[in-house]
Amino acid sequence: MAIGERMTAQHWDVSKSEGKLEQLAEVLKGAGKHPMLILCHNNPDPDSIGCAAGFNFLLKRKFGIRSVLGYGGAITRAENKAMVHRLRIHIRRFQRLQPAAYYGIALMDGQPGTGNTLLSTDVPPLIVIDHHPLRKLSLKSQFCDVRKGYGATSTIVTEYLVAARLTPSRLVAAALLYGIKTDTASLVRGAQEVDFLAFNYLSGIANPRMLGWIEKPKLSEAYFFDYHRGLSRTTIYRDVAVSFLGKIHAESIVPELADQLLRIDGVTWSFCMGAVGDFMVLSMRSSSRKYRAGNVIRQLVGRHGFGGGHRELAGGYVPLNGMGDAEITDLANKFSERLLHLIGKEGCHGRPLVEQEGGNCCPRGHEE
Ligand SMILES: [Mn+2]
Repeated sequence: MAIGERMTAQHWDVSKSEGKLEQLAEVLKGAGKHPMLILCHNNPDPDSIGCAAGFNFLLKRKFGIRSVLGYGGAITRAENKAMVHRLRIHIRRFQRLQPAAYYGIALMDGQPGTGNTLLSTDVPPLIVIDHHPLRKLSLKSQFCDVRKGYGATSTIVTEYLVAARLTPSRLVAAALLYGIKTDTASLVRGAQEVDFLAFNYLSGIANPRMLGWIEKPKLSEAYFFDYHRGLSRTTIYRDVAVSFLGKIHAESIVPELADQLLRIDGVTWSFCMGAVGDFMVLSMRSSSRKYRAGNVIRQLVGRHGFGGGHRELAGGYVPLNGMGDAEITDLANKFSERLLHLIGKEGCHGRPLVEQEGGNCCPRGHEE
């Protein structure tokens, strides 16, 4: 027996999950040869993708049910793309799937009515498994397992596997492990003892080199082009760093630059904007005690689009409806002014973070 398995058997109380598996068997009784649709939330993060891969493994091995994995929005971060590619997770755009062709939908790491899934709120999904605060709508599903204390939904699914006495494959173990690792910021954010147990258990199975490849993936030249332009267009207003990146090649650069700008000594707010396709992507980071980034971005976006998030981390989308470059720049300027107004920094003098450069070339492979 592997070290992980021995430790798990001793310390992990999986009785609740044993009960849940019985309930699951009941709900899936009529599936026969029909496949299930396992749906991640929009723009899925590694926890959502990881728990979907784990649940797929459980359904196949424990219940003999095939599944198709789906997601809304996009998978853009290089790490998340590497996760899907390296761990051979077959996941498809929800819009390309026919929900009626499946026995039911299992919604992972999200709940109906949160605005973060493509499901209508009229028909509840068959199954909901999540670790965010419980939504009333979720209780309408035939199977609902929402455990708010857990640091990741991947931990819940790992517990199911242990309760079912199934050892995940190395790839599935890596997917679950990476999900737990990112959602708990390496077990320091909202992790409970059970997350440590799952992490330890999976570490004994997954290939550690695989995780290294996922966490430090190769990046395109376009990424560095956008990054450079983002830095060269950053303005510092006292403790606020704002950057409008203009037209970008992939939206993931926006939150990544926002993360990075918050690390500037003396900065407590970062706000980045970039235009991709017919949308403006917004990302905000804050370490302020006075304002919640989620509320600020919601007020800032107003009726222009969608904005929301947590105290320290928030994001948004604004449809551009065919606006020209000048109009987009005006909108970005309006948003930065509004941000300064909303957090009481109006009239602060702005200075560039780095020396401005005029170069207007394109990264290799993106010549116009
Ligand atoms: Mn999660």
